[in-house]
Amino acid sequence: MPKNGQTQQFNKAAFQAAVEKHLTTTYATTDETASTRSWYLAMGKALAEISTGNLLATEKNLAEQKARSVNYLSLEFLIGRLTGNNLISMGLYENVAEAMEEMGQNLTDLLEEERDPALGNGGLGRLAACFMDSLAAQEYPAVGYGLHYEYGLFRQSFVDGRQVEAPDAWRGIEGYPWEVLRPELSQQVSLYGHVEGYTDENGVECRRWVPAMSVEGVAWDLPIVGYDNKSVYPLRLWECRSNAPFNLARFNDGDYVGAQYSALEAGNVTKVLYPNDNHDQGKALRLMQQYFHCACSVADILRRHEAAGNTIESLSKLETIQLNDTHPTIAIPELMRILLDEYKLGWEKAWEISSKTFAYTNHTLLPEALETWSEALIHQMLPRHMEIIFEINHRFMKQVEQTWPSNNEVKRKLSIIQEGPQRMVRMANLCVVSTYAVNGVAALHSELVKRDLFPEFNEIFPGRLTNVTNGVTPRRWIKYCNPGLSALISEKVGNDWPANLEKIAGLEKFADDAAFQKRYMAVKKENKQRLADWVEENMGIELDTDAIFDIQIKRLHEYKRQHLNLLNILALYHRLLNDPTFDMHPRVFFFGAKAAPGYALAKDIIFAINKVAEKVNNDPRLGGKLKVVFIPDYRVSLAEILFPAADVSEQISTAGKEASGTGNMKFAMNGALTIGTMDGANVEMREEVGDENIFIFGLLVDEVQKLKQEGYDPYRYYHADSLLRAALDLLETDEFTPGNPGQLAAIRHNLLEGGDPYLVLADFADYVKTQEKIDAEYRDQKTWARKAILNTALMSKFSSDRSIRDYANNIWKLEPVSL
Ligand code: Z57
Repeated sequence: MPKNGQTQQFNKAAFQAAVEKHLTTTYATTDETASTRSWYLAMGKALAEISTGNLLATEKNLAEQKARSVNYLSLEFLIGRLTGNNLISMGLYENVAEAMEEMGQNLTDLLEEERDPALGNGGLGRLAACFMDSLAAQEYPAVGYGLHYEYGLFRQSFVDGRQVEAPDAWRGIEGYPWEVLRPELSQQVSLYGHVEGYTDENGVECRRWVPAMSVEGVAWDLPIVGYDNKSVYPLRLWECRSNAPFNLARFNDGDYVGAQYSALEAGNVTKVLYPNDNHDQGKALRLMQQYFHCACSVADILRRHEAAGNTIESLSKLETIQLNDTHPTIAIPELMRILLDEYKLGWEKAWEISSKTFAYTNHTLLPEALETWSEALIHQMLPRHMEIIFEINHRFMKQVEQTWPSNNEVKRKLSIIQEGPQRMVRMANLCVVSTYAVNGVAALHSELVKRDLFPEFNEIFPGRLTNVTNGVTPRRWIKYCNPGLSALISEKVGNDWPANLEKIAGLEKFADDAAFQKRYMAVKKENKQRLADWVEENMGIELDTDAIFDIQIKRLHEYKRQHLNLLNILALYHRLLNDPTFDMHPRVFFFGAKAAPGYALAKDIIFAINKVAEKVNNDPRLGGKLKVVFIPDYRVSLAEILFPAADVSEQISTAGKEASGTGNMKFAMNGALTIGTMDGANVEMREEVGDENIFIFGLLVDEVQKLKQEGYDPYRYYHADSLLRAALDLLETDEFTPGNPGQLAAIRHNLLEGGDPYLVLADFADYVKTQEKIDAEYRDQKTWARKAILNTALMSKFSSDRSIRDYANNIWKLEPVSL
């Protein structure tokens, strides 16, 4: 197989003819009149023809080989724009640029026409996208299963500093050029109704679900193109068509009433992505989305399995199903239902197959993010599934009784059913009981899963709880988004590093090479200029690229502590104006973050940062030393400009709260130095780069737990630290909201009267001190360059290729199959 080159045969004339054909036949325009958008769409369609051919060839080969596959089930895939990335994976970037140039079109301009498919909220969805890329790059047989939301994550704008949400019609009016409808893969999904017992032809007592209605699931495939190989895997997204197939007979017999209907009244099941990150809202329509996703996906897995000529008994040998968080947990009782009620396998056999098929990834310890569903809701929407969940729990409780006889406390703790005024189903407990592997997403997080979240589960299922540290794809997050750095890396270590990131360690020996340092920093400067140009053009703010570019981009959440960053900015503002001896290197603080629409404090923090930015950016007394830029509508395509332009990466969550983080890895690869707590994957990044090349501050997990136990008093810090006091008190004034004092006071109130649940005040002093250290070290550009180069060089562990190999070797037992 040709490596590092064009992996697809490319016939320029044929390609141009295909673009022409789509221009005229698909989009009804001509090469004389077509808009840039139509050109982009026609080019996309012509490319999708190539990838669809390879997708079908890959499917056929894997079925013939009876290859073991992983099925990655996720409610979110935050894939970002596909065209540029797929061109790189296909090795066609240059060819297509030339072909389009000959047709009078500039490829860079065409690529800018693509909207981000924002089919995810943040880290969890983006991880799923990196994982699909790494599965394909390494040819581990895989299918990604998700939902074809009509509207992705809302678009964000600011009106007088406040977040305003608008719907995200990511497919436009024309549809997305890369998606291909698979009409032959449609599924019917049942809902509501009741369960009845009956005696079958052999005299065996059986149960069956008599649903009240059904909806149709339609499959759309997006191609996941393997980097530098021919394999293309499907990301299969289910769209719900719920208008037609109401079962009128059931509708009329009164089986199906008011409350049942209400979830669907909200519109089609797959109308919109729920915009919460790390928070469970417990809405009936969301449960319906989850079940719809699982029912379609499990049915499709069984269809593929049987179409390849395999028996149901061999399911767990040939297929494994990875649950991305608890969101697709209902797939477990769904598979059990099919094995029990349709295949009539009997409980023991069905359980053996099912529990050897599923594995589960935990992405959070935050209590508010751990999903529970009311028994009543599940019973109403999915009555047979509720029965099966009870049976799973009943058998598990017997096992608990054997391990801890007559111990009601441990039973109450481990039970899948949480007793109370209304009984709730704990989805995480259901997962741990019903899967063969449970993993956390960074070493620290996985230890805390064992120690704090599931200690007894770790005893009763020894070896089941494990770790796979997250990673990110070096194709999108270095090669595609940072061409300057990529050229430099290739020059020093050869050009096969995007598929073999271990190779970038070869940069280490150039860390002290003055000429290399200069070129490395020149690339950084160009990337900072690219970002500064974007900010100037889109926000009208002028920036100096000699300033330190300090960036915090991630969902807005108290535990991520954007308000700690804000307090330091307020402290700098205060000192610049009040302390004549104080000096600082010019710095631009960038933020990018969406707040869940119902998360009031998160929205208050956005408002406060915007108001502070407005004042600070226009205050001549600051001498241009301090700038604050809140990038609106942060998304993957803006991340691609932001990561390469960073000098400083903000990873400042309260220790123990950020399961891993993945932006931290993208920054470091692109040569930003991290200021971070001992949380999530920061801990492992420090191990890789060494303590001198990362700025660690703040309380450790055990110190956080101890402080909380002893009774944490935020006022103690407020009274003891005059700089902190000055910063907090600024929030009470009208300094940033002239004529309207108190508009920013909610944050101060939360931190003082509200008890400061994430220990912002406790970590403030160390954070400020560490920022001062960064300020001092940046002034020595040689030392800074050395550290930045070492960050790039020592990040190979955090390639998602390594993560996927860990899953394949330690959990899935999966082998690559090349096409
Ligand atoms: C989400 O983005 C994450 C966890 C969740 O439970 C939900 Br819901 C959404 C994130 C974690 O917060 C990050 O720390 C982690 O890096 C990411 O998932 C991928 O594992």
